[in-house]
Order: sequence, then C-alpha cells, then structure tokens
Amino acid sequence: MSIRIVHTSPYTDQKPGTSGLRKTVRDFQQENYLENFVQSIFNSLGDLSDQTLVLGGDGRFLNQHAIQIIIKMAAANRVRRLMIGQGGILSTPAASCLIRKYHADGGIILSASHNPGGPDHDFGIKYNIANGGPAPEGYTERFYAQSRKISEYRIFESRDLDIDHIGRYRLGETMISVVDPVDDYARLMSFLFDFDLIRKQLASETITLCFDAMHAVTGPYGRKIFEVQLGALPGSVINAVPREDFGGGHPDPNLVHAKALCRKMFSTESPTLGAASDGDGDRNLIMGKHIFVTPSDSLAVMAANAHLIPGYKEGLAGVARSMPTSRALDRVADSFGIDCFETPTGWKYFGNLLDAGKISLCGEESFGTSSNHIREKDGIWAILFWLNLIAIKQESVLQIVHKHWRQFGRDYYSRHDYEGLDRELGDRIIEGLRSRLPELPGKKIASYAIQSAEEFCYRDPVDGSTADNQGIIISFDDGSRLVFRLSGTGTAGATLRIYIEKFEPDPAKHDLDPQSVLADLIGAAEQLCRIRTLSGRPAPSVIT
Ligand code: G16
Repeated sequence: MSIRIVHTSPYTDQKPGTSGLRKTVRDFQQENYLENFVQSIFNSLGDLSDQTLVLGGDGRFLNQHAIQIIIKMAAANRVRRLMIGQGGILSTPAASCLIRKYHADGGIILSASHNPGGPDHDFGIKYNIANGGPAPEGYTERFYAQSRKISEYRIFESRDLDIDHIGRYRLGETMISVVDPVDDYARLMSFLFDFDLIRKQLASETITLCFDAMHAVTGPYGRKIFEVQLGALPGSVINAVPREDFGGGHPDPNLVHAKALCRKMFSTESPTLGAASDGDGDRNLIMGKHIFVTPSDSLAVMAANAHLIPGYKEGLAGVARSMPTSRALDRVADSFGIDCFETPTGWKYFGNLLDAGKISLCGEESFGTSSNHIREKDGIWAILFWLNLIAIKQESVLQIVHKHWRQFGRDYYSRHDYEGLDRELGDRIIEGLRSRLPELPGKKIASYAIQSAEEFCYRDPVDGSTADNQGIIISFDDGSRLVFRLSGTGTAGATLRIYIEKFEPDPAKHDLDPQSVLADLIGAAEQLCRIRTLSGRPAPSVIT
C-alpha cells in the first residue's frame, strides 16, 4: 500500500452555496471533480495528523463511491482518526451530534439534502466545523480558493474498506472507527424529551403517528426511535428503507412532495401527528389531523412552549429565525422578553449565536428547526418535540396551533418558488428590484402602501462578520411583507423565491385559506418583479 500523488487541473465552479458544494451527479463524475474538492478541503485545514474527522452521508447515489475515495484520501493526507457511520450513513444532525460528542475537529457530510438523487440528479459535499455546524464563509471561501489553484491530490492505493461492519480499522497512519449511525443521536434525544411519557401515550394509542421517511436517511432513525424505543405501532414509519434514488421521489418534506402523508392527514383515518423529513434528515414537516403547520408557525409554537419540555425547562436564552421566516417567532420572543435575532438564509448563520449562548432555539421557513443540542437543523428532534408537546398538553395539533394564534395572532404565510429559470433572468429580476429600491417607499401597489424597501445585510453580533445582498424586503404600512431572493441550493439555472406574509390579529379571521388571504400581496409581488410575464410561466413551480 502506498500513497499516490495525482496531477490534476482546477475546476472553476467549486464555490460552495447556501449549504456546501451541491451539483449534479454528472458534475461530480467528471474526472477528479470530487477528489479536487476534497483535497481543497484538506489543504485548507492545516496539519491533519492530529485531527479527528467524522464522515458519512445520506446514502444517495454516489455516496458509497465517494466515501471510499474520501477514506483513501484522508489516509493519504494523514488524518489521525476518522469516524464513519456504518454503511457510510449519517444523517446531517447525527453527524453534528458525533462531532460534538467526540470532540472531533470537523466532519465531511455527503448530501444534496432535499434535492432528488440518482444518476440524473444531485449530489453534494459539505464540511462541518468543530462546533458541529456548517462551515462559515471564511472556511468555504478558503476551500474555493484552494480549488481554483489545485494541481495535485493525494490518495492511498488500497482496496475498499469494509464499512458495513462496526469496528476499528487502520489505513496507513489513520485510525478508522465505523460506528452505529443512530445510537449516539438516539441517546441525545432521550435526554431532551420525556420518552416515558411519550411511550405511555403511544402504547395506549392516545397518540398515533405517521412518519414519512421518504426513502431517505431517517428511515433507520425513525424505526429505532419511534417504533423500537417509543413503541409506536409497527408501520408508523412509512417509506422507511433508504434508497439511492429515494425511490424515485423528491425527498423534500413539503405539501407537494410528501403527497401520501398529506392525503392521509386530510382523510378520516389521520393519526394524531403526521411528519416527514428530507434526504439528509435535517428538515421537518409537521401536520395534524386536517392541518399543515407552516415551519414559521411550528417554530413559534415551539418557542412558546419550550419550557414545558424537559431539555428546555430552564427557558430559552433567546431565539433566531432566518430573515424570510415569518415574524410569528418575534411575537413570542416579545411576550417572553427575550431576544429574537434575524439572520440570512443558511443554517451556518445560527452557529455563532448558539455558541455564544445568545439563543437556544432557531429555525427557518424552509422546514428547518433546531436548538442548541447540536449545530444543525434536526428533523427527528422537531418531531419528538411535537410528540412531547402533544403528550403534555393532551391536545391535538389543530388545538395547539389555534390556541397559539388566539394568543399571538396569525401570520398568514406562503412561499412561491419559480424553479429552473434561466440564470440570467433570475439575476435580471433581482437587479431590477435592487435598482428601484430608492424610489419604492411611499408608492402604492394595489391597496398596499410601501413603507420601506431594502436589501437585507447582516452583521453577526458575535464576531462582526458581514453578509450583504441577502434578499430584498418590501414592507407595507399594514405590516405585511414581501421578500425576494434567489435560492443558493439549486443545481439547474436559478430559482426565484417569493415569500409573502400578512399578520392577522383577529381570531375571527384565523381560519381562512392562506392563498386567498394573500392574493392581493401575491398580485403586488407580480407587479413588482413581473416574473410571470418575463418567464412566461402562469404559476410558481412550488407553493408552500
Ligand atoms: C439549506 C440551508 C438552509 C436554507 C435552505 C434553503 O438547507 O441549510 O439554511 O434555508 O438550504 O436555501 P435556499 O433558499 O438558498 O435554496 P438544506 O436542507 O438544503 O441543507
């Protein structure tokens, strides 16, 4: 066995986006494409001979192949220790949990999250730092800079390692432990939530659950935690077997892609709680009998009730949400007298606030919620939170949400996505809005008067770092708001996201259809950006 040095040429497009380097499988199959990026990460991390790294992925197509390459490259780069999830599998939250628990220096996670998988779809690679969270921009900029000048990579010449069995191995100077992907994570969950109480209510069928794992990574986590440890009825976890192509589905837990679950939750046989998670297990969808809880509302309900849950009984230090997430959370924070921070889209922006103890709960409209227990968003955790809450309150999801609205008011909310647009058109729309920002305040659109028009720029309150151009916000004088931004996770063309929200304090108006309530604002959005006219598309590709 020896180390081979392979000469290579840089690719120019290895700039990480909202969450790591996310590209099509075909991109990753180009000669040395994966190897270049992995070596660029290693080159940026300094001396690896005293570093421990965690490695795993969501099991999508290319996962197995990439894991073996990364193992050999880690050994050739003299990484001291590698912890790998058995079978190359780790959900994103479980990877974050392992990094923190074993004081690793970081981790490489293979996933394109909620994007579809298979030879014709997407793959991705992201790096998480020692706090267990996504690499901040300082790191990703260094990876990118390295990728622009890379001329060689190092790889160990050896057979593939058996990662299907738990055990310890050695490759060159690198110690390798293959670990159970679920155990440590499940243990952490049992400290945060009242497993005894949930178990009793699941056993007596006071609470029933349907968790759709969407043939993605959370199948084994869901089976073990919900069915084995908590005793949910067998079959409570559906689509539980992870597949390389997610069974041909799109592992994005929303109303469009989690269709089977939605049908069930609006039928007469719906369980108490319906939930789903995404490709790598960090997103969550929460539903009750005849109700979909928007991620923004779910976050606000969690914040309002966290003190009831064992892991949070001391109360919350503060909370945070990404800028386009509705302001339902702010109202809860106000009433509790705690800080509510507004960050750019991207989980990495919560890391400093969590590390500094300024917040203990955070979330995003894009179906992500989590707390200070790890540094990633966490799908199974969010579902356990709701299970625990229902068990304590002995109320349905619908009752919990309706009571919340009565107390705090309802933020009607929707996101309209126009996917796969021409990149140039996406840029032109944002550029057009940006250039009109100074002239918009004071103008009237439909019945709405614009109060302010600005581009969101963030200054991290902990380290003072800044992030500019994070989305365009148009605020109206009745408190309604439109946000426009381009996705940073798509792999084809551009995706324009339009976020629409309107506050309704009157309980008599809390039971209306969000699309109807927001219709005028949706019209105003079209007048402002003219996406339908310019793209020739009569409607968004996805509405959530
Ligand atoms: C990633 C990020 C999230 C972000 C989401 C959507 O999620 O981790 O913080 O909200 O992308 O980003 P965009 O609107 O730029 O597409 P995931 O689950 O894809 O890793």
